[in-house]
Amino acid sequence: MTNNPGPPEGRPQEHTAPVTETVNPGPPQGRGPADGTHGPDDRENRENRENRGNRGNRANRDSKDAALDAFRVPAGEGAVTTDQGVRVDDTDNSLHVGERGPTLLEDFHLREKLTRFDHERIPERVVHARGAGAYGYFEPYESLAEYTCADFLQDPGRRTPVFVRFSTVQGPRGSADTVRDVRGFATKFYTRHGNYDLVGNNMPVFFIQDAVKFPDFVHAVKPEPPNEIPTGASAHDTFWDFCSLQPESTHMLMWVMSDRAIPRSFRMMQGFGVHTFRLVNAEGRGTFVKFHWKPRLGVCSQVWDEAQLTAGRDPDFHRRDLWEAIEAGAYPEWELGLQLIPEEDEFAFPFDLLDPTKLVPEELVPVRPVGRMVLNRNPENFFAETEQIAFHTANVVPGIDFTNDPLLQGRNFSYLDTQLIRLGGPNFSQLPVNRPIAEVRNNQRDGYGQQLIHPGPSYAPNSVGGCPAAMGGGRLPEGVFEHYQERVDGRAVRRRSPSFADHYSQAALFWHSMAAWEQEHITAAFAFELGKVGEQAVRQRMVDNLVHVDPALAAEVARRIGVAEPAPDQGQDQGREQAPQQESGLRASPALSLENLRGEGVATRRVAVLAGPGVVTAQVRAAHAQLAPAGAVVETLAARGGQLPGADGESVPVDRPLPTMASVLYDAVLLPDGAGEALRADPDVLRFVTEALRHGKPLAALGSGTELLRSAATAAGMKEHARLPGVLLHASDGEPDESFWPGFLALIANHRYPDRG
Ligand code: HDD
Repeated sequence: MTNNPGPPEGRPQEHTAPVTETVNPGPPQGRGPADGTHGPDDRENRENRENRGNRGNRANRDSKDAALDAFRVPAGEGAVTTDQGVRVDDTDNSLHVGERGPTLLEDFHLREKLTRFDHERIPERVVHARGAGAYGYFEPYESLAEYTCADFLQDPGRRTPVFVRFSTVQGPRGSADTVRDVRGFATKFYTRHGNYDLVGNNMPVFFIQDAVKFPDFVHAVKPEPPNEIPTGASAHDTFWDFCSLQPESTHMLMWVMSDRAIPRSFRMMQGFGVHTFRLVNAEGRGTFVKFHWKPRLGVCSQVWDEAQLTAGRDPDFHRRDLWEAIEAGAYPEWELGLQLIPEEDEFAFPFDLLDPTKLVPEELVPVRPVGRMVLNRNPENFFAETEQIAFHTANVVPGIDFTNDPLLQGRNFSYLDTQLIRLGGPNFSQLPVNRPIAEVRNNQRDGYGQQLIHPGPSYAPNSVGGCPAAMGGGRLPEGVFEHYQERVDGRAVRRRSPSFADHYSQAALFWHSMAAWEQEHITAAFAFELGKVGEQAVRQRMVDNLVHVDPALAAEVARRIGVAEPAPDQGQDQGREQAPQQESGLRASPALSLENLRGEGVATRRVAVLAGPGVVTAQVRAAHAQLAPAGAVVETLAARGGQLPGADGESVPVDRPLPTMASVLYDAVLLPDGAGEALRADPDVLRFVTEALRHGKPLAALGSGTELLRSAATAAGMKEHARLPGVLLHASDGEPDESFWPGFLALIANHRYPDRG
């Protein structure tokens, strides 16, 4: 009756590394491979491993990984068999009459092989279809017993296995990673008291307040029905039509138009549970809670032009980034933070805690760091694990409960329902990745794909025995879920609470919290998206809504897209039929600006060294030697692969041929001395450097490399290349002084220089 059968008899067990749930140092945080490089050998090994199936990270064993052993099959060697285990003599030729005659129906191997192939696909997720995931662990810093009896939040340092799946929302499974979109951030904790799913996003609010509007919202944002255009993008009429008629989406729109919607990496995004949830302690006392994930690497984004180019150059950019970081031992890490709000403060805020279009400003309720999550193991089979993982907001454990947020309440229905169609029936929780490590015992039976053999009866009450019993009655033992005993009283009404009616104050709060460059990016994003909208009336209505956020924003967007500028006082009366704007007393929340969310160091930042024949090889070597130990991934690029001859008779290996890469795939660029003249004549190189400049990336140049940088700056329309922020030059011949490399590292750590003009 348990969900965790032992390994089937006779199946070879390959994975015998010990399970270490509590102590698991792994490679040092934020570091690349031992020598700090990602040279060709390392890449070759990695690619081979990718091709053969991932057997890396096996040192990072935990109880979930051990439970998966029962389902692992050895890499396919030996004789090929049918699904019935019959060995097959030939899998390359079908059975036919004579060598040129018709194929015979009795060829069961052909029929089985084709049938299995024909049925390989399952429906993709209706939203969040495109994603990538990894295993890891969560460990609390301290006991949270005061607030919750959740088992995984009790013992500092006790590790709970997790699987996290990141995703985009709009696009299908094969769409590009770097589109402008919300990112999903869903975490499954395999706790000792059952699975807990925190199904969040990288933004703390949502488009709508009530789940009943979710199908409308999704129909609007998905591609237009007649032609299924655009893929992975919200820049089209139906999305903006919906939003312009649905002012409750305004706050979320501000986030989606900000750089948060074009993250540099899944590893550099915040995550939020969005809703207010409830923690419940052993005495049954409830505390409202908001969940926050904060990345150790800081929150970093691309710029819009870069994101669009990346979608073409590497549609798998985020997926690859996550995979490679974990393979290289640079395990991504997030800190879990909680905003804890006593129940008696439920009505202490100028917004409703149950309204998912509102955040609780950190200036009002600080985020308390309570633990950390590390992702340290890639899946072995994308379909079996990342595709088949099934999240559900109603998967809670003792100590965590819901609130009456109407969006959450509807989600608690939708996620189970969607898995039934997506995964083909009710037994999806028996799929290896979904199985709890906690024991499963109940009277649920049968259904498509039943994996377990249940002996005996399956009903209650029961006098013949052999059935599990519920634990109810009296004081419950530890680890038994009891619903929070909230007192509820009211009439059944289809009405929105008036406390949900202010749709603009927090949109304005977000806007006023942004740095000038962030405001410019938001303005440009609105202009881009609305510029793609054909219906003039939709564009006008949306701009008219923006007046309530900020008249200057509305006016500027109107100018850029060519609609009438709304009158500034239009913000006073329109779209506000329900309630007056509420004041929190806060005009800005600095915690919301990317300026205040930077990380430290250069771990996993990708640095391109652009080189050509005649390069000063000592500088190329120095770049690797100086930057890689700090965790940067340094790659030498040249027109051709192989060895690159230097000016000094020596040569350096080329890590990547330039035509296979692009500027957008790197965070920083170094232009060494010696090859500047030749490189300046190469349009690919010039474009590489020009793009890096335009995308605000740190650049350093030495000797003749500075001339190349000057040419690129001119091509980018930037004057005074020597004074550009984020640019480091050593114009003269000879070696730079010792401050050069630390200076470049500091520029890289700052991520981007958006004010380059
Ligand atoms: Fe949802 C998937 C996050 C509102 C219905 N949602 C899904 C995933 C994430 C979120 C991260 C992907 C999970 C995975 O990787 O498998 N969804 C959110 C957040 C929301 C939200 C943060 C608002 C706070 N979602 C929401 C509503 C509904 C849904 C209001 C329906 C009433 N979401 C779904 C779904 C999906 C889903 C249709 C599609 C695939 C799946 O569930 O497993 O049920």
